[in-house]
Amino acid sequence: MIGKGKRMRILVLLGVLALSLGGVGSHLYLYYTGKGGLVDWLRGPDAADPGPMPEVRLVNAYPNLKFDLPLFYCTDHTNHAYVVEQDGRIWRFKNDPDVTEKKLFLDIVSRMDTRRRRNNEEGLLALALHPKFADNGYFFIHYSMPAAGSKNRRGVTSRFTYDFKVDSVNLATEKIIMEIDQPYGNHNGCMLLFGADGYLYSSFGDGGAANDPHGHGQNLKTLLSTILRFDINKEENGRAYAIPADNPFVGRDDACPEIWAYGLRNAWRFTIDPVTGAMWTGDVGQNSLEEIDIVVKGGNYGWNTREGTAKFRGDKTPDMIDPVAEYGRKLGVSVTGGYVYRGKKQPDLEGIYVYADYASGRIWGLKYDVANKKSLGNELLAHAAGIYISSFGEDNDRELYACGHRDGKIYRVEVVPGTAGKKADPDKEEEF
Ligand SMILES: [Ca+2]
Repeated sequence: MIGKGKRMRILVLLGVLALSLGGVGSHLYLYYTGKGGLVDWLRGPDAADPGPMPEVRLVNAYPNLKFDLPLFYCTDHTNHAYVVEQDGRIWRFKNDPDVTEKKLFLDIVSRMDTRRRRNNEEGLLALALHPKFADNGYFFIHYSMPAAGSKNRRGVTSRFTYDFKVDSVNLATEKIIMEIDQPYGNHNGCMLLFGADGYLYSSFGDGGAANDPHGHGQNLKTLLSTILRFDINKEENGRAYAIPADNPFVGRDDACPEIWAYGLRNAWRFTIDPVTGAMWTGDVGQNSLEEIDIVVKGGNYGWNTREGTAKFRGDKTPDMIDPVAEYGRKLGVSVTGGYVYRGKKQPDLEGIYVYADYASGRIWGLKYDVANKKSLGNELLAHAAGIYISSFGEDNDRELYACGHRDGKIYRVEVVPGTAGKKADPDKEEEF
């Protein structure tokens, strides 16, 4: 028998070895692909010769405003924009390129550890306005931090209430919806999103460290490694929410009823396309592959048995769903899931799922026929090095934005005029 401490040390050593083998620039992932194919570019199942997509560029959306570690962007019915900052603040301002002032909408720095964030994946991570925000002022956030004075890491999903009359949020309105223990500082998710069904969806990563050491990925008894779905307009069974009756694991003793999908390593940003109803997520890989998944009810996305289409800890089981696209370490190391473009101003992007790699700055477009499960193309749209896109976002017209984590800017995503129908140059880096 190997003692727990020793086993841990061996796991850590193996993790370090795996990370070093699978680091940026490594070609070793080629041996893991399972299909014997090379992942030196991008692929999706049955990828036909892709029709060329336009190049895009990022245009500073609010040249007079700057933010500190922005992680999310959205707007409300009054055409005000909201920018979430990782260290615990949300700013509100008029969605106008000429805006010069931003107002502090929420400041929960006091909810965090008094020391600065201990892990670069912790902090204030998510915001979702209630579908009836105009009437009730409710909005939901998720923050992941040790509690003040505590060493215990945890994630908290809370509701706060904005008072339109006095234009402020009283912190005493906080209602905690869900708390979750986080064993490590990384892979906390978290995205919050209301579906057209009125339910709140959220995501959690596998709990962190490397290799999913506690096996959360395939364990339905934990809320980690999942996308969840719950009804925050009701309370039941001592919870601050109710379980929708048609959630996939309702009534099973071996599963948490909140789970909508699982086997996800860190589904950091996801969306639901209003036209097809398909849920899309990026799932951040470990050693070799970053993936894009279309998430279905009850779906198992493979982690940590699989990493993308590659073997990780074991063999694929029939219930495991492969990504619709993936890319290897030559192209990036951490996927930022985006949105299917459904705005009006960029018709050449219509129906294209736009996503990026946080570190390399490559931005891609994926066209996918959801009904027939067929990729119609997956192409580079831009190479925005140095920005570190932490998230995409949409305004009320479903125009697309990107958050520059390192440079503190919010960008509009626009088609470069004259590029529709031409292939982007994969080696060209844009200057920002
Ligand atoms: Ca997967």
